[in-house]
Amino acid sequence: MPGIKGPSDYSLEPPRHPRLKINAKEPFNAEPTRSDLITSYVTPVEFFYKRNHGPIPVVDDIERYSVSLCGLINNSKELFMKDIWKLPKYTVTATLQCAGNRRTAMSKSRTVKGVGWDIAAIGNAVWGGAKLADVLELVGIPYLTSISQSGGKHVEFVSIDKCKEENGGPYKASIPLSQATNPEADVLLAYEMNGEPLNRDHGYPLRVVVPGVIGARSVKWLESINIIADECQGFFMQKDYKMFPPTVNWDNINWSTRRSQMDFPVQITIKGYAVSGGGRGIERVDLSVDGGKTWVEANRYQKTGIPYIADDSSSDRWAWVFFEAEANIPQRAEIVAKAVDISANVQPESIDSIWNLRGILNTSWHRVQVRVGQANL
Ligand SMILES: Nc1nc2c(c(=O)[nH]1)N[C@H]1C(S)=C(S)[C@@H](COP(=O)(O)O)O[C@H]1N2
Ligand SMILES: [Mo]
Repeated sequence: MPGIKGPSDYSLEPPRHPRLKINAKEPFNAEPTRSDLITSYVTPVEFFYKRNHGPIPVVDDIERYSVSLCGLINNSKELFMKDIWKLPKYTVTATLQCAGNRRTAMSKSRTVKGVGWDIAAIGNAVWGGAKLADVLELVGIPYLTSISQSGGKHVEFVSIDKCKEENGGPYKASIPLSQATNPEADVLLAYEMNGEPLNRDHGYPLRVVVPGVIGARSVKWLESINIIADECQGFFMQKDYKMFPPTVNWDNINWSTRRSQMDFPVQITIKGYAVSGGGRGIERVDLSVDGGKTWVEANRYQKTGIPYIADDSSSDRWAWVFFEAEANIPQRAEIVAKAVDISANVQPESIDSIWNLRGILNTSWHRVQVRVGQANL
């Protein structure tokens, strides 16, 4: 494609913050330390986790860079950055989380396959860009369409990076057309992150941001948008990011028996964050200092000084919620945190009850052992 290239080796990678913890070097996968993560409501770009499946693409000419809109539409269209900049600009504060966040803990129960993430494959950013619903209007698909005139039901996003899982082809994923054309779903074609142009790691010059949904659907370095009849058939939709019951192993797996994961459920870490998928607010965060026998409710907030009310227009519905509580603890304590969202989804108690071989969606209670004078958060 003109204007942007997907290199086939790692000689052109961008610089990264030295404090990131690298979980895999090529492709580059890294997360911040727990304390760097929890310092601010809006995660600084350099401490935002980086999840890649191939070398980072290079833009050689932003003026020539374009996204093609094609598939089941009457007239295909090439969109250049100047066309996208012309559309109304929205900023959406949204938490992006890899479905594999907290996988390392799940692996301790029984080994799972995938990049070993601690608890920081998550970040909260202010994304700036055009609404996908507005972009689709340009090709004649009105707001709130579930089936287009030519039978399109899904919107596929295709990138330019070369991924080994796709046999050297690009990363791709799809979302339902009904979500894509719903302006309230806030799906963006983002060109800014925290008020700056996206950097290369996060999808420069243009990426999709699908709020409230696992990170895997927020395709970076967008090359084309296809209106299609069925869900995208790519590896990352059909052969990854699915949750299987615990009996499934690599010998008996039948990928087609499960749907592709979209929303992420409720979850939390101690002294930290709680987030639920699908735009659901956090109704309550419970903390225990005796391993889960007794509980107290924690204070929740997003921006300091402004009380957080779940399901209220004053709160950022796509973003994480911080919590805080003070408790007297004995010499040794097991602190446990669990969150409840406005649909009354509660985090499950044990990893064993949700263990799955891809090690995704580890939403179990987060337990932290502490000794007075030596907190190990
Ligand atoms: N083109 C492309 N888009 C991608 C990926 C990728 O490897 N290539 N990884 C996905 C996954 S699994 C996640 S969790 C998020 C991570 O986004 P980030 O690196 O900006 O944090 O991007 C998604 N979009
Ligand atoms: Mo991910």
